[in-house]
Amino acid sequence: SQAPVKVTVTGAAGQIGYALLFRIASGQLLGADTPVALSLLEIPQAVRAAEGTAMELQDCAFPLLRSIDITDDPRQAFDGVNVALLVGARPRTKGMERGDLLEANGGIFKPQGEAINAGAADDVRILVVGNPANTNALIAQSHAPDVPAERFTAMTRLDHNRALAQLSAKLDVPVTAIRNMTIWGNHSATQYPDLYHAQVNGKIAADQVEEEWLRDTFIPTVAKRGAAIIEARGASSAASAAGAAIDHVYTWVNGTPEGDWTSAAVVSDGSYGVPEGLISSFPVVSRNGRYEIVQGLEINEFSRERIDATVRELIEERDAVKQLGLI
Ligand code: NAX
Repeated sequence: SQAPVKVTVTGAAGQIGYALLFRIASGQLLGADTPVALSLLEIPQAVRAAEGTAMELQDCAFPLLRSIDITDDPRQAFDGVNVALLVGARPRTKGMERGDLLEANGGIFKPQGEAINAGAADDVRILVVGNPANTNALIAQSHAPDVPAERFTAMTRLDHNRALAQLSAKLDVPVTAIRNMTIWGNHSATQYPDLYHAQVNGKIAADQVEEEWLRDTFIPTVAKRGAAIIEARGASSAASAAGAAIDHVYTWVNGTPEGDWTSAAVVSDGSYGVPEGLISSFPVVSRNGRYEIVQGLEINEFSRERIDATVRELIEERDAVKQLGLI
């Protein structure tokens, strides 16, 4: 029978981990024919909790789940990894400056990048979910010189899905009527959800909504949805984030439908004026198991300003981690 695909999840004992692992083990990440070997990476204090989650995974008797390994050692966790989901990160706590946050996360994503470089399988795909996701991905990538840079991605699929849902509700159409949605830039409040290329039933979305709604309601609602969830739920997005991580990897492996694209933060090749090497969200298609940036889109003045603003933030984050010696 087929050899299992090794999927490593960091932060496995956290809330996204809990929403994610059961879906992976049930076959929703890689399909119903692909057996999975799970590897759970946690910090020492949370290994016991990860063991508890592993007991529950075992109790589900998933036909595709071949093994579960639990460790606090990145080298072990990433040895032979095919799909790495980097979820665990250091959250911002009270009084923490951005520099402190970036430094704390550098202490996580540098060794993880090194461990991926040392042990990952040739076909490894990496998705960074832990915030600040784009810059954490950049840190890990810069410490994995033997892994093609394009294998490092960060998640903006949740933002993409949120944008689909908001537009679907506004126009009272099913999400399946919407194509070519794009999130540009950073997974942060500066992100730019673009309705000038999105289509609803084959017509440009921006032409079907009021300009004021697009600018003053749609963009801020999508960009600040994470905060709204915390406010309502008393905890940050977990199941929706796990769902988006599943979508991101599933699309990467299986491709985008003809005529549609999705959003992912990938290493820039300089497209759309985004400096080469930055990990920024773009419209992407997935073909032959690779994410490629959609080329040749016309960018209007409104979009140009928004894209420039979110990319500027990414440049600042990159410069900050460079100064800290993290890349
Ligand atoms: P939790 O705090 O519930 O879980 C995080 C887990 O990571 C903890 O169990 C912790 O022990 C573990 N961890 C910390 N350092 C680690 C290390 N060095 N190695 C392995 N594990 C480590 O957070 P959760 O709600 O699961 O969120 C995880 C991350 O996703 C956060 O950084 C969060 O900000 C980010 N998010 C990103 C989203 C995106 O769209 N890109 C959306 C959802 C979410 O906010």
